[in-house]
Amino acid sequence: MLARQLWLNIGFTLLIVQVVYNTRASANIFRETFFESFPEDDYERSDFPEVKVQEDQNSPERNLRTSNEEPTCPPPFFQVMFECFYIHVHHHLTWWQARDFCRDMGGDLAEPSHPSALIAVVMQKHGTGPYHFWLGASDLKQQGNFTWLSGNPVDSGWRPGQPDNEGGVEDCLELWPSKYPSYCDKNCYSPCAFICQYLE
Ligand SMILES: [Ca+2]
Repeated sequence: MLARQLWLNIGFTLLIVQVVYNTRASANIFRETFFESFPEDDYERSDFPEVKVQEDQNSPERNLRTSNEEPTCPPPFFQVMFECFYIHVHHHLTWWQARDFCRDMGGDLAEPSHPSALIAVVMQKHGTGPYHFWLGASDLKQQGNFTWLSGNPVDSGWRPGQPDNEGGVEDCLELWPSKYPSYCDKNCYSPCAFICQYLE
């Protein structure tokens, strides 16, 4: 009885050894076949192309190009055609008060080089709302001769019949964005929304 049990144990042990040996042999055959099908060089090239794209994105040339495209206007100013503006609708101020407000922000009342582009942004932000906006032009230095704060003449953009100096008291320029052309003269003491321009 003991001898029979001993032989059974030996036979079972031999069976386990054979199964383990065959499994390892199969694993070796699979590994050799797999890496013959995918040589190391091809495996790297075909499975990780995104690594090379990532390297290109981090190149110094790309960083330089990206930084040049970022807006340079300090908040809350925003960029319109390479100039920086801020639209203020929360308080309606006289032309002089509005100018002081803009100067405290590091700018002055706006003199847009591309008024149609600025008007498009005003309309986008505020729709056709009731707002008129002070800009940085007046005829305070010489009646009837409207000039921008830079000294440049206001040579275009007036609404038909403007400037008309109605009542003899209209010396400041306001933008009426829902109309085109959009400039009118108005009493500088009238409370009005306004647009500032950042001065570098
Ligand atoms: Ca007028």
